[in-house]
Formats: sequence, C-alpha cells, structure tokens
Amino acid sequence: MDDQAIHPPAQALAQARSVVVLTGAGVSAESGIPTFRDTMAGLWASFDPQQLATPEAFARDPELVTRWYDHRRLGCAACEPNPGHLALARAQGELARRGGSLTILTQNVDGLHTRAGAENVVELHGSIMTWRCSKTAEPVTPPPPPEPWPEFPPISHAGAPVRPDVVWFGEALPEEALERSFEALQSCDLLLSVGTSSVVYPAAGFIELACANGARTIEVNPQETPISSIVTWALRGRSAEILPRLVAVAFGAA
Ligand code: BJW
Repeated sequence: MDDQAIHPPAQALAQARSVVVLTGAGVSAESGIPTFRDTMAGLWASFDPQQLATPEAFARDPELVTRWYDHRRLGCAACEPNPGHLALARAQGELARRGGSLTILTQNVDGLHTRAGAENVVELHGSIMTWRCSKTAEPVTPPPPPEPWPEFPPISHAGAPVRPDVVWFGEALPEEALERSFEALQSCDLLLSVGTSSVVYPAAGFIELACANGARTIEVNPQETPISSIVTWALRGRSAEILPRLVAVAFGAA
C-alpha cells in the first residue's frame, strides 16, 4: 500500500473524537495465533473449528472440545502482542490526551489487546483464559500455563464438565458487552474494522450500524470482505504493518 493512500484515513483518525475499533483473528495472526478460518495444523488438521465451537459439539464430546480449547489456551498464553496491538493501545492514549476516546470491540478470545496495554476493551466472544462450570456458571480457574488441565473434560465441584468462557455459535453474547458496544457505536465518528472476515453476527453488522449513524469507516485486511464495498477507506495489507503506519501518520512517530 502506497504512502498517499494512508494519509486521508490517518487524518480522519487524528481528528476523530470517538473511535471504535472492531478486531478479529487477523490482528492476532501476527502474533502467531491461527485465524479462526485458517486450516488447523498438526493434531487438529482434520477438525473444522465451526463444528467444534458449538454447544452441541460440547454436549456430544466434551473431551474433544475441551482438549481443543486447552490446546488453544496454552498457545495464546505463549504468544505476545504484536505491533498492531501496540499501535491501537498507543492511539487510545493519544486520543485520550486530546479529550477523545477509543473503544476496542474484539471478537478475539486471547486477551492480547489488554496485554498490549489497551483499556476499554470489550470481549464480544468472551475469553479462552477463563473457564466456568457448564451447569452453575461458577468460574473454575485453569492451571497456570504451560500446564494443561489434568483431565479432559475438567469436572467442577458440581460434578459437571467445565467449559471455556467463550461464546459459541447459537449462544447469546454477554449482555454487558453488547450494551457497551451499542453505546460506543451510536456515538462514534470513526470505525476501524481490522482483521475480521465480517461474516459472524452480530459483530458483522456493526459497520452498517456505525455508517447509519454517520461514522466514517476504515477496513484493514489483506483480503476483500463483505464490508469492503461500503467502507470509506479499504487498506489492503497486514494489520501489524498498516496499524503502526496509520497511527504514526496520525499522531507522529512514537
Ligand atoms: C488478516 C491478517 C493479517 C489474516 N492482518 N488481517 C444474522 C445473520 C446470519 C447468521 C446469524 C445472524 N445472527 C446470528 C447468526 C448466527 C451466528 C452467525 O453469525 N453465523 C454466521 C457464521 C452466519 N451468530 C451467532 O450464533 C452468535 N450468537 C447470536 O447471534 O446469538 C443470538 C442469540 C440471542 C439470544 C439467545 C440466544 C442466541 C454468536 C457468535 C459467536 C462466534 N464465536 C466464535 C468462536 C469463539 C470461541 C473460539 O474462538 O473458539 O468466534 S466463531 C469465530 O468467528 C470466533 C471469531 O471471533 C469469529 C469471527 O472470526 P474472525 O475474527 O472474523 O476470523 P476469521 O478467521 O473468520 O477471519 C480472519 C480475517 O483476518 C480474514 O478476513 C483474513 O483475511 C484476515 N487476516 N491475516 C489483517 N495479518
């Protein structure tokens, strides 16, 4: 992507008062975490994530589903935030100093935005680091990484299988996360959609909501997505390369 293309969206970022950033798996891909729709590697290559991330799969085979999630939990814990995460945390600080705000709505369950120093992070699809009893919803603390759970599925004091505190297909998103998202979307003047395929609802509908409220929009993704045709600026490339450039042009070198 040439330098000229980044100036108009960077100027919009520098001038915005209220920014929403919607992030997806592409942002964490730069930290080495496979995207949701990537083909899985090794042991898990023959499984389809879309078939595993459901309450039905957990009910049918809790051992398989919890093994997969624990494998991913330990993988996420071993990864570090990348320059894309760090650029968003910096943009948040710069906007706050100017009396503005930046809210991160993330579909990722890896906690890397917070580990990069960002605040005001809404975890739309929960967290893979926290687990709970599937019967009582009481939190059950997993062993500290790199330790796996001692048994699969882990069993709670209530005698029920323990599950990751993530949102599966067909499950409702946490109410508080939705409320905070809609509040931020109603008042934002700029929305960035970064590293998401924009096919999973309700997050996939956020861009249209922001547009309907008059916000300008930026997409950062190496590939076209269903929202590419409606955004104000589509920046084609990797988030760990584009976000630091965007933030440096908007606010100056760090
Ligand atoms: C890069 C890059 C680089 C690569 N730099 N970019 C309306 C219409 C149709 C269907 C529905 C609808 N409303 C609801 C539905 C059903 C369903 C849904 O959306 N289905 C669609 C698939 C059709 N939605 C739900 O079920 C949701 N629940 C719901 O709506 O409940 C209603 C309800 C109300 C009341 C009671 C009960 C129910 C829940 C959705 C939960 C999604 N959960 C998952 C799993 C989380 C746990 C886990 O991680 O295992 O969340 S699914 C999966 O998809 C995961 C992700 O967060 C999510 C989005 O994926 P994402 O982030 O976009 O990743 P990828 O892999 O798809 O894309 C990566 C992108 O990065 C690509 O574009 C690459 O090009 C790009 N990329 N490298 C920048 N370096």
